[in-house]
Amino acid sequence: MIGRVIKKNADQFLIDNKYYIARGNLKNQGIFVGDMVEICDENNIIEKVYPRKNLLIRPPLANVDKMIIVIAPIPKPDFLLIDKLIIFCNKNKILPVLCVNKCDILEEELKNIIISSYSDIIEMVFVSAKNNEVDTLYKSISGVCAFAGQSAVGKSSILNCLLKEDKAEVGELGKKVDRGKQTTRIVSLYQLSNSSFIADTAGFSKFDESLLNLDEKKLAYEYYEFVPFIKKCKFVSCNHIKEKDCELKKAVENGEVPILRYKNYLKLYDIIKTGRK
Ligand SMILES: Nc1nc2c(ncn2[C@@H]2O[C@H](COP(=O)(O)OP(=O)(O)OP(=O)(O)O)[C@@H](O)[C@H]2O)c(=O)[nH]1
Ligand SMILES: [Mg+2]
Ligand SMILES: [Zn+2]
Repeated sequence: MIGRVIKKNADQFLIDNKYYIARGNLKNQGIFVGDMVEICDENNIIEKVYPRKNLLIRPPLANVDKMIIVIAPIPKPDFLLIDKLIIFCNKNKILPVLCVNKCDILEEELKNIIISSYSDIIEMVFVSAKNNEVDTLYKSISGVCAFAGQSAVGKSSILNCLLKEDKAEVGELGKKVDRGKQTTRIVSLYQLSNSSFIADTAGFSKFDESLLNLDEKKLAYEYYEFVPFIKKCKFVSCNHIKEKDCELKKAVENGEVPILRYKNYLKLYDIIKTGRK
């Protein structure tokens, strides 16, 4: 029988409302929440772990299908973080969804910037946890989903709305929650429907670029909307920064490529290049 690990408790694994333990030879390889496993119902043993499509480290979560990147008007969006997360998703076979929370206080100007910069490259939903308006996100949840995004954008609040109960801890805005040393939190999945799960802990409020494992010379290709233009650049080695007659720069000037994304590209290019020195 095949099952999915929903929760891990020391050396016990919750699968389909029952706890299982791992067969001896599996103990070293590690079994994670989200893993698909072969189970034997008679002796409550996990016989085998199926190959996973990806594995997040913090929180430890396997087979993530969608990442819900949450942003809000307050705290001000960290657009570079969004871009890093989108690239991370693409590299790890995760579908990113941009979830704009706190729509109750979202101003038209910021909304337009977000839409014009991201609507062509990522699925986008607008919600307000405060007003209990999370239907668009609810519909988008499928497979194993995980939250990511800056602290205080409302990830826990949204989770509580989706679950229709207060399970996640909601922080006070502007007040740094002192959690002491990063304690390893037990991650578990909530089941929303037959085939949709959501992780109870969020990840990536900050993001270390080294996780992208990228060469700055290949970075432009990670910005999918740049690709048609960079293919037209005269020099194959064009970095699209200082070069004359760069087709990407022309596209930015003409408004065919969002300026916000191009500026992020320049920042990230520098960060990666400096990091490698
Ligand atoms: N106006 C408004 N405030 C919201 C909304 N959703 C959450 N908040 C507030 O934003 C603050 C932070 O919410 P949390 O849910 O704790 O944010 P978080 O992303 O889980 O934060 P971390 O756990 O620190 O990463 C709280 O004061 C919430 O009440 C919303 O839709 N509108
Ligand atoms: Mg939280
Ligand atoms: Zn160029």
